[in-house]
Amino acid sequence: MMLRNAAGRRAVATAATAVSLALALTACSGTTKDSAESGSAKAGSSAKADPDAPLKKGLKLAFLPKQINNPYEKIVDEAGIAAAKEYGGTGKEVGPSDANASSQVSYINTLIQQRQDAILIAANDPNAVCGPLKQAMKKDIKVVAYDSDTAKDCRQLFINQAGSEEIGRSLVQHLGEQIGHKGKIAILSATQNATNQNTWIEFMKEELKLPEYKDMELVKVAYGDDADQKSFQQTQGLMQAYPDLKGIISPTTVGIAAAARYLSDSSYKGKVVLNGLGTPNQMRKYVKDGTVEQFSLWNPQELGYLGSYAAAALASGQITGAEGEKFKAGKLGEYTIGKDGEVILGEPTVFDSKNIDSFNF
Ligand code: RAM
Repeated sequence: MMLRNAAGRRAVATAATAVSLALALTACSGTTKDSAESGSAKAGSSAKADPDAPLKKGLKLAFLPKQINNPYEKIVDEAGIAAAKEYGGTGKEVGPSDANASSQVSYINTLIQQRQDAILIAANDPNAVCGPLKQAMKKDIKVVAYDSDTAKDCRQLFINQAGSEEIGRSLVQHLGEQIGHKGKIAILSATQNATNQNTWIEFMKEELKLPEYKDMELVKVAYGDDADQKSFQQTQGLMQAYPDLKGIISPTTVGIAAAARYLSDSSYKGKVVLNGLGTPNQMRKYVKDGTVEQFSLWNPQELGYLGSYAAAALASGQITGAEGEKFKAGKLGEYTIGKDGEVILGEPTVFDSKNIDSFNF
């Protein structure tokens, strides 16, 4: 089911690494190439993995989402907390109500004081969270990024929902087919610092350079900050600025739902193609009313479940985060750590009117 072949995964991870390094280098908080590279000396990597070590009982895990009022993040974290119960641990979710770059810092500091065994973080910025996360690792608190990565030296693992390159390129491929590879398009993203969206957008731009997209033009990347109202207004703004827009890609569950709500009640309904990443439960009504034909996502419950087991395996000494180590993620089976501590959940699913009713998340 889920594991990509080793060669495919390596290719994706390498390209993704190049993009995230480029992003890190241009980020305003001043990550330098040297500091990014020295980061491969991950905390804990000097320890030896004991693949036969049992999962410790009573592990304390904390999930720190981009923001607590995001329905997608809630699904991921609740599944991770439920998974902790399976192996005799406990989990909790704490976090900010907005996805600003530094909004997670004070939460990390508190979790360090509380001596959690592991912090799982969907980072709002690859660099802004690094100082406190490094402090946590120094104190032997394991750090697992999920959904949205930190710079590589600030966590031991990154649980990626699917290959970043595949997510970015496939969204352009799908939209391209829908609009006959012709016309103006825009992207409605989350925040300007979000590692996951920025990585996907880099791959979208790469895909758009291919000859089949020569008649498609990306006119704007707008940011709705993963806030419903701002995303709604940004969609309205896009349509006012580019009334001949043919398509919008929104690679955020908050953005695509807000954009669909705007379009569904406008003269653009059924004329402007909206694609991107959404949850079936939020998008169902827009598929049924003809606003949206298709969108994609992975299973967020499985992402939380996998992250929880990965954190437990780290905290139990089964793995250290090194490439090639393997661990069992309960009912999902065995996973292998790839380059730069990346573990890939699987392939995204495309949802449309034919299959949407079989999904409930
Ligand atoms: C939003 C968040 C999250 C992203 C999903 C697709 O909920 O931005 O980070 O993975 O969309």
